[in-house]
Amino acid sequence: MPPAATTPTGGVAGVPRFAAPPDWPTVDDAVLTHGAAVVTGLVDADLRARFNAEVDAWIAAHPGADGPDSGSQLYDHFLGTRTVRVQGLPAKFASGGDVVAHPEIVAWANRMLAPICTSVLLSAGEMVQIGPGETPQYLHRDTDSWGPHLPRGEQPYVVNAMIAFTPFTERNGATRVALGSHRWEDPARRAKPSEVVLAVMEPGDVLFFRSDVIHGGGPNRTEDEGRRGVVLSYCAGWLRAMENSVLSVPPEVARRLPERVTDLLGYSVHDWTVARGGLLGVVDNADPRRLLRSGSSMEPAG
Ligand SMILES: O=C(O)CCC(=O)C(=O)O
Ligand SMILES: [Fe+2]
Repeated sequence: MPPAATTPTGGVAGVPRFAAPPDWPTVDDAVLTHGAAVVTGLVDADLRARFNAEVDAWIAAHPGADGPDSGSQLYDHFLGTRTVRVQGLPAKFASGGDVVAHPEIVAWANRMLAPICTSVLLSAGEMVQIGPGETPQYLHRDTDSWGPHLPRGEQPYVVNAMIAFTPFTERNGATRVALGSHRWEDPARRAKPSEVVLAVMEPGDVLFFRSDVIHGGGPNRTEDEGRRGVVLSYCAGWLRAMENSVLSVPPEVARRLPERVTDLLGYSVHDWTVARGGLLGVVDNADPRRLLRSGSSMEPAG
């Protein structure tokens, strides 16, 4: 592993960094050990340009999309009042599916979670654009979504990748990470400022991290510079995903998308028959891929 860099804010060892194409086993090791790693130059300019154009057009056509409306004041505060978030990406525009199913990112998630499942699901795929004046996001673990009973230990159950679509800087809200915090004995322990490092990135760089590591979006202290990223979260295929993707990407839309995308959305089974277990996610005890691809209605007959 290359020597860890220092952050712009101090002498703390920073997020381990690797240039694409990286030696993936070393990246995997770094994420498991430290909680996070950056791979620079991974997502190509063509996909980024397509995504930026399509998400811009989508936001422009949906004026209400620029503020949180979760139904919970506390959760809205967490989401950020000056932050634009867009989920359900594969249903909204073509590049959304290509981003959530980015081959190297999905392969990484599968390797990370392989010891505990036979396939992974997209838990969430969200564009996060932190706007000027936004305050720092509460530092958190994404695994908090599953409450206190998700086991904690060496093996992650959920993993994340944050793709930078603009520069991520100290001033515009680069993601902050408390390296090693997935190993802290007391799950309620807060990170001290000296334990937090910044994931400074250029467009196309990707921050890979375990969802049980403490992290959060930074404050945006610029006048006019949005910080745009897409955070992808993948969970073991038997765990309930955060986004309800079979509703946000309904069958009539999913049918037109490639299987590598729809499998991640839940139009697939988690198959543990190989270990004398069962199938999860079935429709009439069968693989939903069959029904989705048959072209027949998923409505009950009669
Ligand atoms: O925007 C970021 O840098 C992190 C966002 C995040 O962690 C979240 O919304 O859960
Ligand atoms: Fe998060």
